[in-house]
Amino acid sequence: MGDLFEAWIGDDLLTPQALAQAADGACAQAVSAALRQYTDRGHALFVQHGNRDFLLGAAFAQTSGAQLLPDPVVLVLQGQRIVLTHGDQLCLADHAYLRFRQMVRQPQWQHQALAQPLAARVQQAQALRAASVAAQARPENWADADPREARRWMDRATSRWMIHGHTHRPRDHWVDGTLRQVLSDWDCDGMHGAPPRAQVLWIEVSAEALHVSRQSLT
Ligand SMILES: [Mn+2]
Repeated sequence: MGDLFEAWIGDDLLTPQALAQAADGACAQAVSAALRQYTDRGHALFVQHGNRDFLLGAAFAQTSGAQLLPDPVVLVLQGQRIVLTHGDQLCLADHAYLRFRQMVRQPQWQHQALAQPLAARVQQAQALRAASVAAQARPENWADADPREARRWMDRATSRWMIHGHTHRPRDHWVDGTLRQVLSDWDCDGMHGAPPRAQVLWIEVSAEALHVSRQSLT
C-alpha cells in the first residue's frame, strides 16, 4: 500500500545501466525479481503508489507481475468494503507536501521528469531526500492523518473500514463503529534509530467471517 520502495526515480531502475548509475538499482532489481517469483507461482499481487515510489510504472508492473492500483481503492471481501489508501492524502495539515504532491502527480510533470537522464534524477532524489530528512527531524511534528477526512473518505465509499500507512503511527482507531487501521513503516534492520519493525495485516476469509490479525515480521 505504497512506499514499498524508499525511492523510485523511474522504471529504468530495472535496466542494466542503472546498476552502474543508481545506488538503488540493485535493490530495485532484487525486490522486483523476488516479487516476480511470487507472482510466477500464481499469486495475485497488487501495489499502490506511495509518496516515495509514485513513479512506479508499467515496466515495473510487467517485470514484477504486480498490478498497480489507484489510490484510494475499495476492496470488497465478504460484502465488507475496505478503503485502501497510502495515507498521505489524509494528512491535511501537511500543506507543503500536498502542494508538492499535486505537482508531481500530473502526467506532464512526470513525463518531463522521466525525460531527464537517470544520473540527473539520482541527484534530484538525493536532494529531495535530504530536505525530507531535515523536515522530519522532530517526529512529533509529523503530520498525522486527519480523522474527519478519513471518515469522509469512508462515507463516500459507503465503507466503515479503512487501512492505510504513511504516518508511522501504527494503531487501530475505532470511532463510531468505524475502524481505521494504520500500518507501521518497515525498517527490518533498524537502520533508522528505532527497533526493527515490519507489520502486516492478515485478512483470512472463511465461510462467513473475516479474521483480521496484525502481525510483525521482525
Ligand atoms: Mn509514505
